[in-house]
Amino acid sequence: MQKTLQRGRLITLEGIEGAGKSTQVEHLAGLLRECGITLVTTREPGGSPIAERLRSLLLDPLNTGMSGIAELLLMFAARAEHLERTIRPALDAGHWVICDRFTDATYAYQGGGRGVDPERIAILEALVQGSLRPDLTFVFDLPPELGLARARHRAESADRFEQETIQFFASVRAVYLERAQACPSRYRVIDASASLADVAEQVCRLTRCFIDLTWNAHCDQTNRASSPCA
Ligand code: Z5A
Repeated sequence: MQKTLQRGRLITLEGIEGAGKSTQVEHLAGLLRECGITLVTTREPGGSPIAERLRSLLLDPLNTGMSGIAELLLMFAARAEHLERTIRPALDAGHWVICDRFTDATYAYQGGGRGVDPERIAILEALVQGSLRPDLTFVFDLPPELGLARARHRAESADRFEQETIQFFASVRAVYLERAQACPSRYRVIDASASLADVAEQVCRLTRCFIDLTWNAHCDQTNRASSPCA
């Protein structure tokens, strides 16, 4: 039976390069579908036609020397399009959205990695998103050496971010962990250095808890019974 809430839920996956987020998106989507939840999977930067074009610009290794502020503005320009065309319509229709990276990546990469003042990021976040924030964020945590080794195993050539140093990714990782620690109700930190099966099991367990919490809160409000994942 399909379960629809008045407003969908936004789940984001975050982590450094090669942390295993993209691998887990389909696993997570399958789990939600088994629970009768309708959903959309998407990614950032990207997720809508114009945002995908901005993604190409942002990842192109030929665009060397882009300033941190220009990079920040392009990330939020892509996000504004993505929200307007893909995320908000889905949430408004009661669908859940699984997004591979979102604004936490901006705090981690442009803030931690490039040194942009987080207060500037917060101003753009408020402008572009209003009050919209993810309902649940998985942080796939692992040492940068391991993430980069995994990523380099792939055949594709390195994009503009993949060419960064271990120190850059260590700063990115530190911001993710700080944000998770500051708001444990939204974030779940996953030990992404574990095996694929173990990571999938962590995601599955934490997601089932989140679905139960969400559904119980909804039922309390509407006086209806039954969890979709029972
Ligand atoms: N960016 C930004 O700066 N600011 C922003 O606001 C936003 C983004 C939204 C997007 O690039 C870049 O944009 C990103 C940050 C920046 N750059 N970096 N770095 P992307 O989307 O192309 O790159 P990514 O998000 O980092 O994806 P990725 O490199 O593909 O990482 P991943 O999705 O976390 O990993 P994966 O593809 O699932 O796995 C990598 C490999 O490891 C793969 O061969 C898997 O089979 C393997 N793997 C996965 N899990 C395991 C486990 N558990 N054990 C062993 N092997 C595994």
